Parts: sequence; structure tokens; C-alpha cells
Amino acid sequence: KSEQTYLNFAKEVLENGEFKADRTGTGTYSVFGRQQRYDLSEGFPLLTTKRVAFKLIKSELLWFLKGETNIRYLLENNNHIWDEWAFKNWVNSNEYQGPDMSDFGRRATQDPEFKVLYDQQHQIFCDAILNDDNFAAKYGDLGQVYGAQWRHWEKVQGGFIDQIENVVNEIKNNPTSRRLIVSAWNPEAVPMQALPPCHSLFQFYVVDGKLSLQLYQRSGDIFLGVPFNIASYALLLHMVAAQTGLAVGEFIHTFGDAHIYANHVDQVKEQLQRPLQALPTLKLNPAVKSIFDYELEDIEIEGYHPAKSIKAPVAV
Ligand code: DHF
Ligand code: TMP
Repeated sequence: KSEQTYLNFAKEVLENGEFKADRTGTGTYSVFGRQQRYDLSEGFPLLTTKRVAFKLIKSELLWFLKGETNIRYLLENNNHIWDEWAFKNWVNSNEYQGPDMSDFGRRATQDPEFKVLYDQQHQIFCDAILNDDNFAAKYGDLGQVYGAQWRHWEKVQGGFIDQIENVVNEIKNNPTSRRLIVSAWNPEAVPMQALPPCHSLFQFYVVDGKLSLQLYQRSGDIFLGVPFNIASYALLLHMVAAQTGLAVGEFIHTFGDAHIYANHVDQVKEQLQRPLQALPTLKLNPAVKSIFDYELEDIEIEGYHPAKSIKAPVAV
């Protein structure tokens, strides 16, 4: 039922989305203002109609929770989902000496000869991020992205706010509060971010011993990003519930601009043909006593039997 909710949403956007040009030059089918609800007691919402790489979702969420904004941590964990946005900073700098990489995202999907050059430069970039501290400090940092806003929001009067620590304490001490909010959207930081936060703000809600979370996502790439976002926030909700002694309620996913890229339409149609499998379950290590102490091995997914993955190019 949870997964059908996502599939119905994708189908609705395919059928009713308006063609809309976008920043990346790819073109999208888009709708504005939608909401889906996922009852986490039905199972963990990791899609089964295509394989979704849960280990990438784990390492990305732990990266946020550590307050990190440098992709080095992700690369150390073989997670390459943020490479393009850091790579962009390097190839646009005057330190970059290699072949012309302008518009690399689009050209790499359309021009096989260029793709070879891009793959070479990408490899050089990743090696340098992993092995050269100065290079990593300069080009691996995505700016004041999620990790920075969640864990050290900069105060006007100096000092920082740890929004995650605060919200976990508030859920414990003041669960009826209507102010259980974490905001990644910081207008002052937007110009310094490689990509302004797509998942912009979330709010918790406690009733009957159950914890729910609603996310406002300003922009959603329904085929590639959204399956990650659903699983990532469901995981965060489970972790916060475990740390506050609550059961899991609903994940409510609210969108601004929700879109299917023109070069993902065939992939979405293929996915819509596939049968659903039972949802997996999540196992968190109960010995972990703080939201900040989870490591990759404390988080396991069981009973995940997805259909094979479906490849699609990411719009940069
Ligand atoms: N830009 C765009 N245009 N769409 C996004 O979804 C997006 N997401 C970002 C950054 N910028 C973005 C961060 N999250 C993938 C998934 C999530 C993500 C970035 C990329 C992705 O490419 N997933 C593929 C392959 C994953 C892999 O195995 O490396 C997938 O099939 O799920
Ligand atoms: P935008 O900044 O022009 O909205 O482009 C961001 C694109 O990335 C857009 O297609 C939404 C997508 N996206 C997600 O769907 N989920 C994510 O978590 C991230 C970071 C991006």
C-alpha cells in the first residue's frame, strides 16, 4: 500500500504533469503542491519495483547527522550521489587544467566520446578528494548544505544552533509542542550552497505514543531523488522514535514542484508495469543511546527483495 501511494503519484504526474522547462535544460513534466502519506507500521518504505541502494541512503543520512558537508565522507563509503555538484566547483575554478567540462551533465549522457573524457576527470577528482586534504577542503565541500544547517545553524549574534539535538530534546520533554521543526532552508546560505536544499523543512508530531514526521520538499525528482528521500526520512523517523521511546507513526511527504524529467519517462513507465513485493523491515541496534551515535552497521534492512534496478541519468 505504501509503495502503491508512490506509484500512483508518479502515474498522476506522467498523466497530468505540464511540460515545464527547468534549470538543467532537460525539461520536466511537473505538478505543484501534492502530498502522500506512508504509514510506517505497514513496513519500511523502500521501493521494491526497482532496487534502491539502501546503503547509500544510510551513509547520506549519517553524513547529514554528523553535520558534515564535505563529500569526502561519502566517497570513503563508496557513495557517489553528490559527486557532480562538487565536481562542478572544481571544473569551474581557474585551477582546473583538463579538457572543457562545461555542461558536463547533459553532454555525458548524449556524447559517448565526451563521456570517456568526463569519466577520466571524474576519477581524477575523486582520487584527489580522497588523498589530498587541501584539495578536499577546497573542492569537496558543498557549502552550507543540510549537515551544516541541521547541526550548526549560524546565529546572528555569534554561536550556533544544533537543531537536531534541540528537536530530540523537545520531543522528549514537550511532546505536545507544535514547534518541533528543523529547517534546512536558510535564505542567507542559499547563495553559498552547491544546491539549495530540496528537502527544506520538516516537523514532528506526537500523539498516542506515536511519532510522525512531515517533510516539505520544495522540488522533487520523482524517479531518482524521491525514492531516496522517502526512505531517508522514514529512517530518520525510526531513529528519532527509537531515541525518544516512541513508536513510529506516519511519514507525510508534501511537495512544491514535483516533476518527472523528460529523459526518465520510459523508466517510470517500465517501473509502473512491475508487480509489488512485500516491503522490508528496518532493524536498528537498540544499544545505541544517542541519535548521533548510529553507525552504518547499526542500521539493517531485512526482507528486501526488489526487482532489478532501472538506470536513469541525473540532471545536473
Ligand atoms: N539532482 C537531480 N536532478 N535529481 C536528484 O534526485 C538529485 N539528488 C541529489 C542531488 N541532486 C539531484 C542527491 N540525491 C541519485 C539519487 C539520489 C541523489 C542523487 C543521485 C542517483 O543517481 N541514484 C541512482 C544511482 C545510485 C547509485 O547507485 O549510485 C539510482 O538509480 O537510484
Ligand atoms: P533545483 O534546485 O533546480 O530544484 O534542482 C534540484 C533537483 O534535484 C530537482 O530535480 C529535485 C532534485 N532533488 C531531489 O528530488 N531530492 C533531493 O534530495 C535532492 C538533493 C534533489
